[in-house]
Amino acid sequence: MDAKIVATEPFDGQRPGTSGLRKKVKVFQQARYLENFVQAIFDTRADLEGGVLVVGGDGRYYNRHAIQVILRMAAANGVRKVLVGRGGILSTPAASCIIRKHQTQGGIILSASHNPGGPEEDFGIKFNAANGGPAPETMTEAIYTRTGEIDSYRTLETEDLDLDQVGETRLGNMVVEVLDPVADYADLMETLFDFGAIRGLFESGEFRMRFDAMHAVTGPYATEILEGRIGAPAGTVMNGIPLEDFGGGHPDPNLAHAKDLVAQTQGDDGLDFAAASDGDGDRNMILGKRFFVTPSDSLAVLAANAHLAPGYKDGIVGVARSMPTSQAADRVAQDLGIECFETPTGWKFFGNLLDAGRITLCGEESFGTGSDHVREKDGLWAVLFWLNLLAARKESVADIVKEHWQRFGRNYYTRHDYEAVDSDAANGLMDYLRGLLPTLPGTELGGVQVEYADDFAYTDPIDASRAEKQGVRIGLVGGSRLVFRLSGTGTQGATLRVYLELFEPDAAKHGRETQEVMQPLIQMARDLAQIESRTGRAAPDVIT
Ligand code: VG1
Ligand code: CO
Repeated sequence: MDAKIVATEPFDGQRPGTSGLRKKVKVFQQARYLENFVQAIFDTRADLEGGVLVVGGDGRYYNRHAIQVILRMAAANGVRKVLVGRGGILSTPAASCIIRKHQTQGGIILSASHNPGGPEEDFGIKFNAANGGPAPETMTEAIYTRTGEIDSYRTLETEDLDLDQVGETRLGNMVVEVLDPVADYADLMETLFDFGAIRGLFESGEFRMRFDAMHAVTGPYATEILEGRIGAPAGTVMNGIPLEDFGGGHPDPNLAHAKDLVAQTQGDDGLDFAAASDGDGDRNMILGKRFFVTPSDSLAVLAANAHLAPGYKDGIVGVARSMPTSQAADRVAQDLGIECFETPTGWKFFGNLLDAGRITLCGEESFGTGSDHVREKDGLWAVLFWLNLLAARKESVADIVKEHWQRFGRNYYTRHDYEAVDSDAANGLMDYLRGLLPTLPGTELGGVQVEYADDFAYTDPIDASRAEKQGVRIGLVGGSRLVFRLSGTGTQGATLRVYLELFEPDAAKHGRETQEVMQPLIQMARDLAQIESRTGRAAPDVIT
């Protein structure tokens, strides 16, 4: 079957952000918009011709259509074989797992992650490389450059394929293998964690949990692993059927958007353990009875206890965290005598460290935790890790975290997001802060001396690639920090993220309410960045 060559013209603004190209569905629905970006991938990744590609997404609106477009274009661009999840479904970590296990040349993942879905909402596309991880910046920049010069794309004129049955079909000369989206991933989890011990928790009759899939992609994964392989009671997984609009909600596992689940952990009768994941299954939120584990603390606790899970029984070689993530993990690394890295926001910056064997665990404050088992953050993995920990230590979530604070000190932490702010105002605010930086060190903020103030830049220790302007950070003597950056995943105006951290070594002061403790820092950040006068916002939209 001959490829059809269709003339096209570049679109502005197809530069991938923190995690791929994310736009409103309406933007993707413009004729040739998706095709241009996909052709730019094929034009820059020469090894895809004659190679194998993984394709799947989080099941949101436009997922099925986009996959059919990509399959036809893959065939027309000489791809030998595509592995696609049944129904077009693959969680982000499962896609990473399949790329690695089947040693493919890469994958295309369709998702806008935690952003809402539906005809009026968001869609996204990203390319993952042969290591299973998000394309590094050199690759995304090459793709972006190509989108600016593209003048045609290749496709076939064929009917849509049936992707709802497992098995092999052909599209032109290309083989399309529809596979069970869960099996390879579930097998991998079984090698890392002690499913028998976790089963024991449920069999004890004294342990109650829920997992909220938020109507997003992890439903089938959690159902198979928790209720199927481990034997948790039916109904443990809630909102387990992926919906194109995620039931109208934000599939974002945090205290603001997973309210129903949080409510079930409250009161004397609250659940012992609750967890949720996001649209594409790479984020996680961990809750105990009346207890919220911050993602930064979660990374630190997992690092300190990793040896209790079979997959990490020999210990971990190093950890990494994104710059705005609290420094709790650093203290664990120091105690273990292992390396600790601070990287820019976005999982793509962990890839080289993982590939080089320099780190085993990594995480971000934005509810992302992961390890060298794949090259993406992994929501369900984190949940299983916690379950394994609970089974091994036979203590509650709250007790485990409180003991951790006693040992290492507590890093109080909060993030305030100002969403859909006017872009010029947000950029003006960041420029203003950057201008202030040289004047800050040595001065006092709220009676505490500023130790350093800079715009975070990172040189990758493996390939020496450089990332600049990754966020303004202001460190105070004693370990408190104020961090400001603009989101690279939003699709409307700009989102200003303000990250605040306060270190408290004194165990007698570990039981305080976070927002209260942080109030002076919150006010300091608002004043310093002139948030209200510059954005017109008296309060943040989301507090996590
Ligand atoms: C956000 C988070 C970042 C995360 C990224 C992708 O990016 O802050 O930590 O890696 O989302 O996560 P930003 O640029 O909006 O702050 V996901 O679950 O959207 O793939
Ligand atoms: Co996500």
